[in-house]
Amino acid sequence: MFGRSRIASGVAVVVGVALVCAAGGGRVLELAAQSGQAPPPQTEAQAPQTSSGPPGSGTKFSLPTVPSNRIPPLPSEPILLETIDYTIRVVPLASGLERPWSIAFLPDGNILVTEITGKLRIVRPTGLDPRPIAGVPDVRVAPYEGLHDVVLHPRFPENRWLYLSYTKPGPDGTKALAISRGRFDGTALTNVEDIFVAQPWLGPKSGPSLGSRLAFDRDGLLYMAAASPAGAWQRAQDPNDHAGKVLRLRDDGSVPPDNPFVGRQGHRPEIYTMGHRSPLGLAMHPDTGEMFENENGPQGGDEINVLKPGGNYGWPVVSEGRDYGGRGYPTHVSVPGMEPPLMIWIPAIAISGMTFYTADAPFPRWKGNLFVGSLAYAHLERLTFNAKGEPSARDSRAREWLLLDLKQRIRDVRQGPDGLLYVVTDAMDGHLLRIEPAR
Ligand SMILES: [Ca+2]
Repeated sequence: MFGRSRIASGVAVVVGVALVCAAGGGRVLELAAQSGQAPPPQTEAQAPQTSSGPPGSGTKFSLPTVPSNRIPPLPSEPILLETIDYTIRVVPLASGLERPWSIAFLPDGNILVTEITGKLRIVRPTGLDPRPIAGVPDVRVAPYEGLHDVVLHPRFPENRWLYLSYTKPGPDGTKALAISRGRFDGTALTNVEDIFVAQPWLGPKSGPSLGSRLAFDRDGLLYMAAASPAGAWQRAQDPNDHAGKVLRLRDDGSVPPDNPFVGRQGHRPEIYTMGHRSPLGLAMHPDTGEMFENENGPQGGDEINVLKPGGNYGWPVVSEGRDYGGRGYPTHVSVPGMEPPLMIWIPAIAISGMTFYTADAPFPRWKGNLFVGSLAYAHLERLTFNAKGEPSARDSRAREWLLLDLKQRIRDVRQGPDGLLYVVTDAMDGHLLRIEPAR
């Protein structure tokens, strides 16, 4: 009954998460001091919302789902953990990051980290630079809102373009998700301009958009996953509204002529797919070039989707989760025209950042695996696929919960140019961690 996995209609389902984790979690070798209880299973959207303030006003808001006193401190020394395939060493590279959200790697070996509270930070071999990077646009800071993603242009060494997605403040409390681009000289952004601002803007009483992600594909096109605003979910089904969509843009923000809704009346031409709730992960499949997207369900029903141009992924018409009043939804396959997810989680893990592992070394047995962060269940999840590209769910080796012993909310995961994995933890004292093989 528990720990059971199945594949039905191409949709992989996980139930009984707690036992799956027990089967797959790593064994602590050197972390005797960490013995607290795991955080409660709450999703991103269940989060209580607390006060906010302008950037620089000190503590802006508390952790959404886990009181900070329930997140155990991380030791400053590397931690050894067992996984199915490797003994790994988790190395703290930086601490004191204020709710870090995303990671990007610079060609010179430095690492960029966004803080949702509005700063872009740089981690050098000597540690976190105390000076934030200058030139970042003003962002609206509130629960779920602020500075989200950072990505480098595919030809960054030539053009130095850096892209940021964020919540843009407007007059009278209005706001919009936006993409800003600037040239990065190593310490500051210059020539900063918004290349895209989502329409229509959200009003001052609107709930927050729950996030945004950016990713370039192999053709150099830029995708933005833009969440629906909480409480106005129906906007995800409005083709004249950017909310609850994945958008596909050229690197200057203009519309590629082969986008699926170009020229169709009443449709925003930037839209690539629709019907998304709260996307928090976006990653291109290394072999097929398909864009994978993940999003938080309401209560249960976190999803990974494979994006097809013009596809409708269902929210809020269909879902595998339930709303907070307990009401269920029609399932994806019960309504014609809705794209079912590739994988779902019941209960929800509060899925977050996502990356494919593509390197030959130093983790060759992980090549082709997909890694996703979990906020609510505080782990990094490793997912595998069979030869047909379908998610493997029957074998306990196919889904592994990593880093569980650290009891940290994992906000993002990325593969570095060195083939190592990097994660950031969601906390007011957030960490950048590197996962390397223990030798
Ligand atoms: Ca869906």
